[in-house]
Amino acid sequence: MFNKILIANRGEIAVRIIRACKELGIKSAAIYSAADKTSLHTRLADEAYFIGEAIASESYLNKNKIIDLAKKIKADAIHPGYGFFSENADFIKSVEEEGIEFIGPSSNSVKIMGNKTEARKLMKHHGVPIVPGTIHPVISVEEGIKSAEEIGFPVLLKAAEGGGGKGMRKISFANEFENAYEATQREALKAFGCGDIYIEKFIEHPKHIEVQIIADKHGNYVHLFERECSVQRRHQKIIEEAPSSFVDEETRNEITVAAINAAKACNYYNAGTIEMLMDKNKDFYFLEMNTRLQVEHPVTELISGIDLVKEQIAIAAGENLSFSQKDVKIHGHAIECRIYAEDPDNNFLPSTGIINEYTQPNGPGVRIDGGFEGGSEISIYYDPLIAKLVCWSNDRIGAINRMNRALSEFHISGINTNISFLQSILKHKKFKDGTFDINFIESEMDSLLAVENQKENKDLIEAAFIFAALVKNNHNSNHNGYTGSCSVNNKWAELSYE
Ligand code: MV4
Repeated sequence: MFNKILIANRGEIAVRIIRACKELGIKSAAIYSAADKTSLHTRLADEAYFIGEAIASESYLNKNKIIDLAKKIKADAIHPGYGFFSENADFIKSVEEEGIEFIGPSSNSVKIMGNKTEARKLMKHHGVPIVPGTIHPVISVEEGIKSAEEIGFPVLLKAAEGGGGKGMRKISFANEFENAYEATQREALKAFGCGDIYIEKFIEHPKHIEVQIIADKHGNYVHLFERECSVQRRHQKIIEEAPSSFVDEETRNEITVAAINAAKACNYYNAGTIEMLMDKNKDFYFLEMNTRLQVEHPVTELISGIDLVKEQIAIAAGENLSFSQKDVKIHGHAIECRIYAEDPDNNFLPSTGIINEYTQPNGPGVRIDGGFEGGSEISIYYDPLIAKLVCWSNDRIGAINRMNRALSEFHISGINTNISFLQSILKHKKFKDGTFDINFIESEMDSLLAVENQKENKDLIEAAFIFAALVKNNHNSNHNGYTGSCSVNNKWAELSYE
């Protein structure tokens, strides 16, 4: 087993990995930028090294500094977390060449899956259903129109090196093709350094279902069921859950077999996720593979009992998987809410500044993966994810009730968060009955925001009365002011009395 792991990340995921290292008795080495000198991950790690300025290119995305440091401090392995270098084949190759273990897949797997036309070709040859469309880049407008007509409009143009929603364009009629093709090509070249684009049939109102897989370096492959991540806004996931309420036992058998085949097709090892679109008939199509640990991995951990980060570390160290497919069963239901520093009432503008009060929920079935605390600064430099609130219960409704309860206990002041917005999603009929698809947030935005604002004013007035009574009861003669927070109708209000 490893002696020391360098964690090439920050925030909640760095903290998550440090915790796994501690439980495994492995030394953890954090890196931190100028913006993270006093951050939780910097303080929790056994060792912490300053790596550069706040801007990521100088610190968390500085390949040479990170690899040189790993050698200098004699780290046996590097865990990349998600984002930053996690899916960068060039970084992984350099780590491999230095004789350091990368806690993730091989650079080859990452490279193959990074190219979407290559990935689609590979999936097709291994019997994994792909969205109808081309498996080669389109070479001319004429050929493209011909393909699109065969596939049937509407179609999507996608960048071969894109992913995560970047570089996509919808085309509904042949006469839109030429302009869209040239624009998509131009953007792809600019964004990914490769102008290759391909065509897929546009799937109407799908759900986003993904399958967690995990494999060791000895050819053992296990899936850990599916997650549903349809509640998203502009490709940023907001709520994820496992299992999906839409997936029945038969569909689950099919989609997990497909996912294992996808992983085997690229000789995958370590943890990975196969992203699928599922239409209203429960037909599913491979979209892309995420060759990393994902933000939403905790919901899978809670329903499977498997610690994905510990397994990742063991796999990288060359161990066999500690369980087989027959050992894993779905146990209950888990939901994750992403707590973002942002302002839903102001077009979800990221909210920066210092966190003042920070009180986390607790109690039965509640897990928080966080990286911040009172006094932490949320800066413009990085992702505005503050914490992930994950609730488990025996069934979906129990998990929703528990999430409502836990959100009502969460109190963050000093910056804006999306907590109220999450509360309105959880109360929405479509969320509760499971009939939402990837368009849910966008199409229900007005009602989600309105419910919020109406209630907020009433609650504030009520909070003021409760607060006034509290102050009155606690009043002592030498105290001429009082600032505090109180919770009314599951909402926190901050008040002061002079
Ligand atoms: C699609 C699609 C509909 N039809 N492909 C967006 C992210 C990238 N991974 C692929 N994406 C999509 N591809 C076809 N053929 C709709 C989306 C899509 C989406 C997919 C998953 C989760 C959220 C999404 C939001 C908008 C569009």
